[in-house]
Amino acid sequence: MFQHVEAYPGDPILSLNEAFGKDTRPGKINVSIGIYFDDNGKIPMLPSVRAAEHKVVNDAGARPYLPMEGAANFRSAVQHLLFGADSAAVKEGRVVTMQTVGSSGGLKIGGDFIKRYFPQSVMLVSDPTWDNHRAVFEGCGMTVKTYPYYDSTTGGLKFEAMLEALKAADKHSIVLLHACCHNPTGVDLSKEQWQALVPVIKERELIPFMDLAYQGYGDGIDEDAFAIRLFAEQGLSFFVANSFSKSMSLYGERCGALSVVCPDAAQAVNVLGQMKATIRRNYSNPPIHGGQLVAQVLSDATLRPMWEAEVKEMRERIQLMRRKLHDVLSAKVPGRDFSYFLTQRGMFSYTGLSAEQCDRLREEFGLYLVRSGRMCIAGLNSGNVEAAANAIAAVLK
Ligand code: PLP
Ligand code: TYF
Repeated sequence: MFQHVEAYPGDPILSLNEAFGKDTRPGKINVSIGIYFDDNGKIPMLPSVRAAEHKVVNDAGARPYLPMEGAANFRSAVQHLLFGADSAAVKEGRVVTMQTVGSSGGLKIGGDFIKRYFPQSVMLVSDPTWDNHRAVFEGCGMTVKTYPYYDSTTGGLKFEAMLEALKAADKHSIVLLHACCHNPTGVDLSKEQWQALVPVIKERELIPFMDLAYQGYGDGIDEDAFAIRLFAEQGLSFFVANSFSKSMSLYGERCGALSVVCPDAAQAVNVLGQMKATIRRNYSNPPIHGGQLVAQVLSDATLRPMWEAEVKEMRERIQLMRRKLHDVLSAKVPGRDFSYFLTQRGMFSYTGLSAEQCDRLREEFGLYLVRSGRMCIAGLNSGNVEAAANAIAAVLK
């Protein structure tokens, strides 16, 4: 019956993470998967989230199905978090937000909706992007192409080439943009560059699809929503999938949302209606628990500032690891420029290490990074950063 079902080679990142788990060497270091680990190498349970959970569990009653679009308190809290408390677009009823099964669920629901209402539209993603972007959108039946992004000669952005590609894109092309902390490169647009995109998007009638998976890991919670707020203020129509996996360390609770900014409130009503139909066809409605933790943290006057301080601590710890890695490597490998560790932002850096160098790092030194050379800086800590830098220096010599 199932002879024609091919073997699944596995997801490269998840497979590497599993191989790390099985490695018995005591000095092994995991900088493969995009997960934030604390200075003890543990996935944190944030105190704000723990306190929210106590309250949510204490107050919990019966468990009916949520509406297809999720819990109202979660949806409203997400709108304020993304668009700001005074957002005109939110006040005008132009923004619809659905609670989704992780932001992956938001990408999938958004992709299904786009395939139905913009059937000819091509999805343009950055070169490179998170591998699952292509998988999810192709899974929705879309054609996925790339626009220039990462410049391997500088470790920065090919902004002019990116802009030219978008100027040449077909009307109603969907443009996937990482709102901050680009995965896998750590290379982001500056404020001025985001501003320069706006007229091109308007003129070509492009539809941005923003992916915000690392809010708070770049410059700050509000700062990392800069592009989203700019696009909303400029009257663009666009999608945003945002995640709480990293910002609240709630990976397995699968908490995310999909928001759509529409031209007016009447269109927003119909978009919400058809999004509900899309959700109904996929998984009917999202789970209750994780979303209530998020809603509680975001809306509680004590827990909110606690969470903001926790996110700041995670962000600053990553920045410290970037600095240490840069300093040790600059001292050990003179003549080579490691400043990209300081200019790239968020969890990831593209190191420029080749697949063979990554293999050597894993086999000889127990340092696990993705074969593209992507390194998750959040896997480093004060106990292993020197060893990681020494290993990298050894393969670069
Ligand atoms: N988008 C990007 C760029 C990511 O890196 C990730 C996770 O690593 C996701 C989306 C999905 O996150 P989740 O489904 O856990 O919200
Ligand atoms: O490290 C990364 O880029 C991600 C991590 O359901 C991840 O692929 C793992 C599982 C998952 C979503 C993201």
